[in-house]
Amino acid sequence: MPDKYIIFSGRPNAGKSTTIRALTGVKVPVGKKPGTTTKLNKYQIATGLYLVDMPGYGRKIGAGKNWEDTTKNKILDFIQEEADNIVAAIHVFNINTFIEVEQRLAKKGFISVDVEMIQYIAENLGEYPFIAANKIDKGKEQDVLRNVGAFLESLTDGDPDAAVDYLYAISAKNKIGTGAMKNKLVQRLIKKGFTNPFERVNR
Ligand SMILES: Nc1nc2c(ncn2[C@@H]2O[C@H](COP(=O)(O)OP(=O)(O)OP(=O)(O)O)[C@@H](O)[C@H]2O)c(=O)[nH]1
Ligand SMILES: [Mg+2]
Repeated sequence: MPDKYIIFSGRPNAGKSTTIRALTGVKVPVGKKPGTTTKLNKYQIATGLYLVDMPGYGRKIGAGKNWEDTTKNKILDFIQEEADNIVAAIHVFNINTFIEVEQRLAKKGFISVDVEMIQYIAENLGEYPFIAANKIDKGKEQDVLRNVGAFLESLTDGDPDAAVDYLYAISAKNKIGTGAMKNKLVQRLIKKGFTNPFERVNR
């Protein structure tokens, strides 16, 4: 049997590594500055099961365009080539800045990098990834809700119900909302045949 993967994607500093810690207990490195994770780092969590902490793609100051493109391609290639072996995908993004960033990008004719990535994962895996709308502790409740609404509209082309079941509003750092997300992830992994998905994680 080929190895199976749980992938974590998202822009630099979105909180991917912190989310991995909260959901799985694996002590992956976390950093204050964007660009802490620079490679596709694989961590074995059970027999035949690895989680993949991916670098953030998008601007990395000082790294240049080349680093950015190579990193993004590595991520996109991995998802495409291993699509059949990816048993769960989690996309993490900072919910507080969604509307602001989206509007800035729209002026230049681009769509949100997060929406683009989630759609890419959905196309390759045949289903939306679990989506962590992270850092809710940093925003007022009404702003978080406004951003969640705008994000779902944008992702689904105006049919928010299509994706709402995949969305978890969380604070990875303060472990708010992560319990429900972990339950869903574990249920999924059990269904995929991993009855003890964190058997190799040292606590
Ligand atoms: N306030 C707040 N800060 C968070 C949360 N999650 C992560 N952070 C902080 O955001 C920063 C980046 O977290 P990481 O988990 O390293 O982010 P990453 O997406 O793995 O970043 P790269 O590896 O650089 O792509 C750290 O300072 C975290 O403590 C959250 O829910 N709330
Ligand atoms: Mg990281």
